[in-house]
Amino acid sequence: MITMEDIVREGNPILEQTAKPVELPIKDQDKDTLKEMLQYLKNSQDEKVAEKYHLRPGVGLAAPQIGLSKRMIAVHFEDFNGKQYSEGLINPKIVSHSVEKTFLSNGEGCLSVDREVPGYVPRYAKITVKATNINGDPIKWRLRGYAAIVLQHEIDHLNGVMFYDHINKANPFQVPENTKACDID
Ligand code: LHY
Ligand code: NI
Repeated sequence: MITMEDIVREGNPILEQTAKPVELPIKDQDKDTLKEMLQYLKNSQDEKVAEKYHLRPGVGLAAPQIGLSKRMIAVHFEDFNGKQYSEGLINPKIVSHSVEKTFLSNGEGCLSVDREVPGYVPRYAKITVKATNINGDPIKWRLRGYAAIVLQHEIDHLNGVMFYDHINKANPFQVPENTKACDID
């Protein structure tokens, strides 16, 4: 079972690397890792389990965060419309995105970052993601708002990018052009 002890923290070079594509068909070992990653998210959102094992709640996790430089992510959340996303994704890729951007009014956090970093993190408001799921089926998701933000945060980890890399250094709460807060979406 994955716990916070397995989660790599900022400063570790693995979080700055470009992760390697995963060979398909998926190997049992990679499949097991993805299942474990998804289970971490489920456990972390179960109050009792999270308390028992000191898990920080999360909606997304990328393989580099458990020390594995491979292009795999897990997500487990409901968007504002109540739509459920619970998948392990292999080689996820943003194939198109809007010009418009969005951001979470409360900023973002990261399971690999043990501090609060204030500021808005501009993200594309809409994206289309292609990937392969745990069963080897092709996935194509059209996402907006919160769901789009979560996927961009996780896919960034596969490219060595942290959420705070997107924050305007001179003015962390500056709202760029073509950008609307996500929660009012
Ligand atoms: N997990 C964050 C989490 O709290 C992801 C996140 C947070 C995404 C806020 C978007 C907004 O689940 C991770 O740090 N995973 O990388
Ligand atoms: Ni993160």
